[in-house]
Amino acid sequence: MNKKNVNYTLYLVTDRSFIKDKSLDKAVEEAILGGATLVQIREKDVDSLDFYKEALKVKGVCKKYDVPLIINDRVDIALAIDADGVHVGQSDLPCSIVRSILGAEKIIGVSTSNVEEALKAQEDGADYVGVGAVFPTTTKDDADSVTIEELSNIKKGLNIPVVAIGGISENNITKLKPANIDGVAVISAILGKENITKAAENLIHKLKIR
Ligand code: TZP
Ligand code: MG
Repeated sequence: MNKKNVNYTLYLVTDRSFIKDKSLDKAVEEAILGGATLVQIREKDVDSLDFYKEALKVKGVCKKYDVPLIINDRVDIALAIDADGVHVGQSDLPCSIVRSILGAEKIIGVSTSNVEEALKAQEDGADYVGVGAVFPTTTKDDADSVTIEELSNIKKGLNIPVVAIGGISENNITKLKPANIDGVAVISAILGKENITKAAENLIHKLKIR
């Protein structure tokens, strides 16, 4: 993985509560086949051994398709499986500390919800910022909300990639186009669908048409 070439277009973030009888690695594979370009394992309420085992399996799938794999929050898990990077929130380990642990080659993403946080993340050496929630979501109950105008301002003010997150679906994804962002991060609009591949394809299709 060369982090300069990472494609942020359709960033799949995982949440096992959305997939019923399917394994996480199978769900991730289906999303990649539909066009997901980047994957983040974000699992809350799982113990370390479970997280590690799941991450290893998902890494196998991502490697097969040459799709980078990011781990949410858990620097230890990222190191343990030699993931491509870590995504941290505003209450997680500081970006600069994660950088000193992971080194220059790994991808670090930071969740932000305004221009100040985004600029700080960039200064601290983040490779991209996640910005959200751009639409109402029930997937993360404590998500801040961010207007499309603020999203645009973040994009204009930064020179690292900007990825929108939160409540993005095939019904509203085109509303993000004016913000000229680098990608969209999605949980439920992919993993909550019966046909995961088709759901990812539909989102990609909506991003392409004007
Ligand atoms: N951060 C801000 S909103 C959100 C996260 C992790 C949840 C995104 O999930 P969904 O289902 O795509 O709204
Ligand atoms: Mg976090």
